[in-house]
Formats: sequence, C-alpha cells, structure tokens
Amino acid sequence: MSAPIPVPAPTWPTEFAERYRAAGYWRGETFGGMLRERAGAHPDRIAIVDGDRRWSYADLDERADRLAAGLLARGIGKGDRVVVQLPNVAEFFAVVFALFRIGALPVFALPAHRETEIAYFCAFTEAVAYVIPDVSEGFDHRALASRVRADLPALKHVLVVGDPGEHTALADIERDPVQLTDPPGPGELAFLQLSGGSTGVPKLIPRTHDDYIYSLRGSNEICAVDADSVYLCALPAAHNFPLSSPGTLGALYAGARVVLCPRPTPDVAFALIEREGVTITGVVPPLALAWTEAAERGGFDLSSLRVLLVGGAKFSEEAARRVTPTIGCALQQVFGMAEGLVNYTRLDDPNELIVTSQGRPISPDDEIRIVDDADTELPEGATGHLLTRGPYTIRGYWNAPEHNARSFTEDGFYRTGDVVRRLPSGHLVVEGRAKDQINRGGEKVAAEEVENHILAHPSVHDAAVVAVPDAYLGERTCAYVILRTGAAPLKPVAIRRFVRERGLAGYKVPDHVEFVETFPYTGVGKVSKKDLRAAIVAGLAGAAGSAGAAPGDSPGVVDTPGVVDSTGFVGSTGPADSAEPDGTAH
Ligand code: AMP
Ligand code: DBH
Repeated sequence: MSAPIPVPAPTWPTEFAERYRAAGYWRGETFGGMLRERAGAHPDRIAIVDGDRRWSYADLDERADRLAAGLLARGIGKGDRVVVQLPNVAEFFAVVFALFRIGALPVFALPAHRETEIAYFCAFTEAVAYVIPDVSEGFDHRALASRVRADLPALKHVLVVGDPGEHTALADIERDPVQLTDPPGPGELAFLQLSGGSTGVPKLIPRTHDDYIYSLRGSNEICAVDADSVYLCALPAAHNFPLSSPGTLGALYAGARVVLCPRPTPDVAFALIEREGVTITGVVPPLALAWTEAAERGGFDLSSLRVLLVGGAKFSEEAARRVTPTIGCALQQVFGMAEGLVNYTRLDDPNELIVTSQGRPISPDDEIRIVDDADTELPEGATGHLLTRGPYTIRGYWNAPEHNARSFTEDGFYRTGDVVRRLPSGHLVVEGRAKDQINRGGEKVAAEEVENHILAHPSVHDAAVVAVPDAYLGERTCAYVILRTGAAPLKPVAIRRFVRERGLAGYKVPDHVEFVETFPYTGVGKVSKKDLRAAIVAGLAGAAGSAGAAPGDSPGVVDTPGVVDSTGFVGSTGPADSAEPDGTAH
C-alpha cells in the first residue's frame, strides 16, 4: 500500500473549515461510514436495482467490504488513484464504495471517454488501476485498456466487470472482509471529479467526504428525498449531476432506492419509472424535451414520479412550462457544477420562478458575487460573471497551480465562467457564458482541447471551435479551420475523422467543420470568438429552413431530436457518434 499522499490542491482555510463545522454543515461523516450505518439500520431495504438484480443495503455493504479487501490485497490503498469508467451498472457502486472505504480515490471517467482522455487521466493522476466494463455500447474497453497500459508502468491493474480478456475480472479480486487499519477521515479527499473545463486538458476536482456529503444532505432536503424515495439514474452515473444532485449518492444517504437506467430514452426510462415506482429523477434539457414529447403520446403510467430535475444546460422557459402539464410531476431546475455550487428552484417556489430561473444555492453560506470584467461587484440585478465560495465549493483543482491562479480569486472564490443575474428572491438566471466552452445539451466541450487536436492535422494552419445554436441540444460545435498555404483542400469529414481517430469522446468531435481563409481577430490579435459566433448567427439567418445548421453544412444532418446515445449524456449527435459516414453526410 502506498503512503498517504498530501492533498495536492488548495483547501479551505482553517477559519472557514471551523465555521462550516460549527454551522453543522460538515458533520464528520464519511461515505464508508454512511453505507455501514444504513446497512446496519435497514439491511434488507433495496439499495440498487439494475435490471433483474436487486442489491439490498446489506448486499452493497458486503460487496464493498469484499472488494475493499481485494483491493488492499493487491496493494491498492489510501490515496491511490483509480480511474473508474463504468456504465450504469450496480458494480459502479460496489467499486466506488470499496474505494471510499480504503481511502483510494476514484477518478470519475465517463463511458464516452476514449483513449486520449483515459490515457491522460491515468497518466496525470498516476493511477494504479483502471476499472472498466468488458464491452459497452459496442465498444471494447479491454482493448483500449491494453493500449493505454502499455505506456503506463504505474497502471498495474485493469479490473473488468464481465469477461476480463487479458485483464483481471473484478469478481475475482474479492476477498473476505478485513478490518481496515487506516480508513479515511471526513476531511480527506473522497474522489476526483472531472470538470467540463475550458482549457486544453480536463481538470480534476478534489472533493472531500465532508463537503460532498453536505451537498447531498442539502440536496435531499431541497428535493424532498427520504427513505421512501426511488431515484432513477438516467444520466451516466459518474457525472456530478446524477451522482449528487441529489442523485444516487443522495438517495443512498437517505436510505432510499436507486434504480439504474441503462439508457435515457423515454421508452426505457418510462418503463422503469412505471415498474419501479420511481419518484424522482434528473435529466438534461434535450432529454426533458424528448420525455415531454413522449409523455404526451402516453402509454406509460408515470404517476409515481413526483419530481423531475432538469439541469446541466439552460432549460428554455417554453420547455420548462411543458413539464408539469405533460409529465404530471413537479419541475425543479438545477444549475450546478462539479466544482461545487448547486442551485435549485424550490418545490414550493411560485411556478413563474420555477420556469424562469435556475434556482438558488443549497447553502446559506454559499457566497455569490456577480462582477464585471474587472472583478468589481455589480449593482443588485445586473448581469455579470458569477464567482462563488462556500462549504462545498473547491478552493482549487487537483495538482493545477497555474489553472488555480486563473480560476480562483485571491480570496478563494471560484470563477464559474457563467454569466448570470440575480433576482430579488436570490434565484439566479443563467444569461450566458464567458468561458471558452460549448455546452452541448449538458455535455461540456472545451474549445481549446478540440482545437489542439485539429491543429495536429498536418494540413491545418489554425482552428477555432465555437458553439452554434441548435434547436435540440441548445448548442453544437463548429470548427472553423484555416488550411496551410498550399495544402490540398479537405472535406469536413476528414477533420472529423481525424479528431475521432485521435481517440476523443464522440461528443467532442465537431458537429460542423467550416474552412475559412482567415479569422476575425480582436485588437490584441486573439481570435475573436465573439465575431465568429456572430458570423455563424448571421449565416444561420441566411440559411432559412436548415434549422440549426451552420453555414456550409448540409442541412438535415444536424437536427436530430429523439436520437439518444447512451454513451453520452443525451442525444448525441447523429453523425458525430455513429461511424463516420465517409463524406456522404458532410
Ligand atoms: P462542470 O464544470 O463540467 O461541472 O459544468 C458545470 C457548468 O454547466 C456550469 O458552470 C454551467 O456552465 C453549466 N450548467 C449546469 N447547469 C446549468 C443550468 N441549469 N443552466 C445553464 N447552465 C448550466
Ligand atoms: O452541469 C453540471 O455539472 C451539473 C448540473 C446540475 C452539476 O454538476 C450538478 C447539477 O451537480
């Protein structure tokens, strides 16, 4: 077992930590302890439903113990990083609770991540293990693991749920439970969550037991989750929204039941809602649209559902108004971030506030500042940059001092990159975004990350990735590309295929590619994304009839409501996530 590592990230100054403890936010609980308590209090209650499998709290507790013993026996221990990339299967919870118990840190990869991202997470965190399914959605994770492992001597273990191939079956490492000698304390790190980010590589978010559990308790109270609740995990379980708002971990904290949904299409999700008596779930806006349309068609009994949370990207007022009349449950908007701050509309808020705002913070001690470009606080009600600090918002990314200097103020406020305005009630309205990110129906794409991959193409001189408005996803990505002088002309599909073959998650492959001669530049010579976006909007206005299409793209391939790709959040993408149609569509 490796020695405990220091926390390589800034943490809360003592005076804040003391305040948060004194206020009763941080109660000294850990995830390992929480599961043990629930299993002791009601061993036979069902904790996890995955298809035909039903694990009680006692089952989950025992599996976590057996896996914890197995991990320790393999030399994995406190402070070690373990990249976990699992779809919505029960083993996800056995693995993460085993890691929580021994103080090893899950690094939460998404099922959609591919070789480039996985290799980066493993290398950057010096991960000792990588946990995967055998094949998921037609993709063989074992082959990816073999390739990644070849270059990473620190990555000693690949643990597979299912047929292990050349690796180790997760089921084979289980051992009889052992007494833990050095379980993690409540103030220690529990896991590393991923940021959507706006930089060249994703950033890692260090969350502690105490701070995260506080956000769960707060979320449960706000969303009325109690032991009788049934939470449907419709989004990828590793994402912060379905994990914690109030999510699967909130539900388990409450002693409630988690139902795992293998894909969020209305037919699959609605059948589970009906069969399992689901009371609460959370989705991104494009799914909420698909669900409202499907609910109007009828055919399922959704009467058990009390609350639908919608967040991850801006939910339009028009769409928000349709939720309760069609699905028959309450709507809660949620505006959150893996870095911390989570805002909810309250169940007893007036309807107008629920449909027009993105909610207010969980905690009375969530500090909100709305500032101009010079960090000067704006008058109440003005629109500006959202900065925040509080009892479950990180003070810095993991092992990223340079990012931290940019992403946090000197007094510890996180620069969210969101542009908001605050209503007299304290509710926030998200008006836009200042960070260089595309929010593709809740899936975040850092422009710089994709640009760097496009720039690696030998024919490319420069690239700029921006958002284009889209009726279904809210935004899609458009890559503007300048070819090198003398380079042979390329088709858009060549760039898309190039990015895909570099091993990036499908949702990061540009939806559109546009070749141009030059970019609009700002006064200081930076590419003006603002002008690029304006050019797109102008192009859209001219391209009447091809809803959502960027100039130059063939209409019809972009507007694909109803297409849902379970490896991603949503509705991915038609072309971006299917096999490249070899130039026929683009
Ligand atoms: P991440 O940092 O990857 O966890 O993504 C969090 C970001 O998602 C926020 O900073 C917002 O930009 C965006 N976001 C989340 N929920 C909402 C929402 N309800 N409305 C608008 N944007 C949202
Ligand atoms: O988008 C997000 O990251 C998000 C949305 C809603 C989130 O992290 C959350 C709730 O906790």
